[in-house]
Amino acid sequence: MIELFSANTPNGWKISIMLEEIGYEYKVTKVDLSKDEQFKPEYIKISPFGKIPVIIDHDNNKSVFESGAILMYLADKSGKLYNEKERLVINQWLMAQMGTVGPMIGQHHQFHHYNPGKSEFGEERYFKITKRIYGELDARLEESKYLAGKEYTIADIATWPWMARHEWHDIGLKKYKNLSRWYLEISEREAVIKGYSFMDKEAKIPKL
Ligand SMILES: N[C@@H](CCC(=O)N[C@@H](CS)C(=O)NCC(=O)O)C(=O)O
Repeated sequence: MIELFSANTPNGWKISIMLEEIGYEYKVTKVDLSKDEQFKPEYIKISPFGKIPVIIDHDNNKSVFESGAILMYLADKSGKLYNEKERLVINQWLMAQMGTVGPMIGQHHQFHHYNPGKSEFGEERYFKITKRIYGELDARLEESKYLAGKEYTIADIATWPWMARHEWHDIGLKKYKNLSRWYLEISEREAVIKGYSFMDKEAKIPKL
């Protein structure tokens, strides 16, 4: 059984969606970030940087931190969504999410959504970068059905939750035809609907 330490955020949704996709039984242990539970000494033992998500695989007592590493671990364990032959491409799009899409859009959330008016520089910089990322993902999805090719993979699972916050971005997802097509198609997957609402059963995926 997998125990998922998480919160109701895009990085959290990545793993609940993955667990739903591979059909694993899992137990959620909520980490209340507003109460700094992520910095408790016993949690730091499994998450050295004090972040969610983390999993413990109770079948073998292994713990895994960092959402990209967790996705790779679960994909390897289940033999799903990480096709051996396409790994070089999948790894690139997965790492692009981990290194660019998530961290940059995360900063946009900080300046534009949570703290507007505090830093003109921060707001402008991350608005511009987020807009570029929309365009870059749209260009990729013009030539490719999914981020890493013809198949839905862990690269899509890592990236989709950031687009599910598009209402916070004020960029206008609708204007990006290919990105919208990809976003809506993934939004309809049963596992995505369940994984998105893993902590709030009433939560509905935002439309365009
Ligand atoms: N690179 C990490 C990022 C995880 C991350 O930033 N998690 C946020 C929530 S979305 C967090 O735990 N924040 C708490 C904090 O920074 O104190 C991953 O992908 O797992």
